[in-house]
Amino acid sequence: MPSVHAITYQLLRRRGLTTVFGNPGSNELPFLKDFPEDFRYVLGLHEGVVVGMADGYAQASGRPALVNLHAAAGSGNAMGALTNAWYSHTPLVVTAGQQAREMLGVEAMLANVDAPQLPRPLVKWSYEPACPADVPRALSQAIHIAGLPARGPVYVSIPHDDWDKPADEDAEALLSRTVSDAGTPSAAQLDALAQRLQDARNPVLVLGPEVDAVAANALVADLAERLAVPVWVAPSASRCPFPTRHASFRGVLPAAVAGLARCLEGNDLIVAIGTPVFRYHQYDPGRYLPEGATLVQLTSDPQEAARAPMGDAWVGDIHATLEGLLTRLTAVDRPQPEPRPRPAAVEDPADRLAPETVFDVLDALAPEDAIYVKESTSTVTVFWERVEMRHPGSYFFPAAGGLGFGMPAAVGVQLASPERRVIGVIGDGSANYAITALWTAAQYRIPVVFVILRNDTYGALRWFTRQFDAGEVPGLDVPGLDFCSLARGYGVEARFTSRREEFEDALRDALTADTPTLIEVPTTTIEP
Ligand code: TZD
Ligand code: CA
Repeated sequence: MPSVHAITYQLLRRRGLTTVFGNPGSNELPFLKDFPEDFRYVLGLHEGVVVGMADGYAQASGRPALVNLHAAAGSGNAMGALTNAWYSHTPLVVTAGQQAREMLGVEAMLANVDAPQLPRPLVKWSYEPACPADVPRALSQAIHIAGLPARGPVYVSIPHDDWDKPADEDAEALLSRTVSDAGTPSAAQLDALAQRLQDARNPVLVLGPEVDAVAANALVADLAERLAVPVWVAPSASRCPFPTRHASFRGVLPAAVAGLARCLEGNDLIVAIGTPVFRYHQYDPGRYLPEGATLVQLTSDPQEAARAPMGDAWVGDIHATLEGLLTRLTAVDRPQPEPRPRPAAVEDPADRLAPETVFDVLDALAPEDAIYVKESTSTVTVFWERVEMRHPGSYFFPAAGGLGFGMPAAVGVQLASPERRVIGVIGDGSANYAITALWTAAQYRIPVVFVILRNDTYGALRWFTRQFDAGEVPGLDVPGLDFCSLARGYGVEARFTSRREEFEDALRDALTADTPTLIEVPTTTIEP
């Protein structure tokens, strides 16, 4: 009878989970023992980094990624990163080593007490196998659940004395199982939806991250052109679902109830695709929709559909729904929207750059299929205005706003997409939540370009203090950081650039390097 260990590695291999993102402890060593040569272990020095890297890797590859954490302490360190994975619907199979079964009752060191409870409510499913032979079956279940719609993270706690126990006689049957989503909308449902779109006078599309996650970008562009409608990106955008220089593109909607409704005034039908309606942030009470408007939402997530306070929702495969819709729509008699004017260049002070300039340079010099992992909170609007993104999978931002995503996710995205260049655009505040991602980038020679925007403050929070009428509050500035020294300390090449030409030179060099580079740029503080 093969061991639990042997069957598990066969299962992981069959499911394509041969990269393990982890940070080990004693409980995990029996799992890592005899680590097969065709597997790869990617070490992160903090569990927030481990999960952030796996999150980027899974989102960019579109496939579940495997994480191995140390007991309760390691899982706890990963919780902030799980908030992002939960809201980005990232299929993460998070495993954590548990104490030996006999030692749990006495709460020996490293017993993860009530382990399945720990990561809730940030996982779809959480489990500790009832006996050793149940471990391979539980991992098979975990992989399938993570990958089925709506996708998301799962958690399995595994006692370390289970690995060398015999597997169940039927365990091999797990290896060839398939579990697939077979749900597509019916012809009658598609007819009704197409009619509703066709009958609207002034429809508008609002696109969310799921469009990019299922690579339906070309389908929504086709839909926009067919209907001759403006297109917005849904608020709190974590991915880029639409080409940002398309004539129909209007920008990212504000994450505020009243502000969002104002932007959609004059539209009688709001078609929200692949997004919750909506991910608001600032408190700005008002009516959800402009006068006279109705809304339809297409999503694979029943929870997103059910919790929406307005509109009608279709829960299903949005790729299949869009394909079905496109075959049913006939041309409409409406002029195509006019493109928005391009923003003008901005003047820089003597000793630092405006973020607008940094983004203009990125837009001019980065490859046309560059991938941006963005985590600088005050510069989101200008980034979307100035940087052209054309291809699926070009933009990733922390989906729950949990900082510490950007640096590790950039590493994970680059690992999953070796043929594209990944540029991490990271604030000086954000960078510190997961700075040790630099070490993994250096040791594994993952050639991410990290651009650190150093305005010495939590810029977005300065803006929020005015929203809250909070006056001066403590804890908003982060002076005295030397990112070039930090980068070198972790083994990453670094450049300091305070003028446009210097930044251009450094970026050109970084983009041709086969190792990571950090470019520290002092910047002005702007409003989000
Ligand atoms: N801690 C965590 C884990 N996530 C958060 N979102 C915050 C704290 C609060 N926070 C924000 O929501 S924005 C922000 C903080 C601290 C400032 C980020 O500063 P930055 O970017 O330098 O990265 P800007 O461009 O200066 O705003
Ligand atoms: Ca900052």
